[in-house]
Amino acid sequence: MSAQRRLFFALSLPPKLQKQVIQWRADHFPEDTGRPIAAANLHLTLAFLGEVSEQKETALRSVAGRIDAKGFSLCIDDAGHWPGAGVVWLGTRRAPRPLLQLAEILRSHAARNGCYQSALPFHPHISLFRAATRQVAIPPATPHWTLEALEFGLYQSIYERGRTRYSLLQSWPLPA
Ligand code: 2AM
Repeated sequence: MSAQRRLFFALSLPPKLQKQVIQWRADHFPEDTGRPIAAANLHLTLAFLGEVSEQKETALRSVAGRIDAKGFSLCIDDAGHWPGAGVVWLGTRRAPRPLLQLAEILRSHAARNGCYQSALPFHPHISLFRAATRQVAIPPATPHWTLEALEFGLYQSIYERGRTRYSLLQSWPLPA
């Protein structure tokens, strides 16, 4: 059997936005809130694929390359805490239609290729902390940043020496 890789499709954050997010997190949350996600790992998941064979990966890369989606702007103006999942996140109050369409097409192709998709509705978010299981005070004034989505990528989640890092395998443009 060929090796499987843990994969997902996501939007990345440009370095300037990464820095703003990290600073906002440091300014508004105590250190013991949970396990902070490293700046380079900040992303917005479009479709989680799980452990994927080489064959499925090839099929999904080919699907991704045929998607005819346009670029869009996403306003980062919402934040919240999911105590069950232990996630503190940043998100948007109004998800733009092109984002929802892109996630929907990726998730439906993932499902067709046998990648289990959660029955929960897609809630676009950037995870800031994991293992945040105790009560968390979300700042009343949320930021107001813009994420320009000009491409999306296929990422591998790699766990080594006690750390997770996300490695970009391939990206596809989202033209204007
Ligand atoms: P997140 O989007 O809430 O942060 C890689 O693991 C990415 O895929 C993470 O960002 C993770 O959560 C997201 N993801 C979605 N469903 C997942 C699942 N069932 N298991 C692990 N990660 C999942």
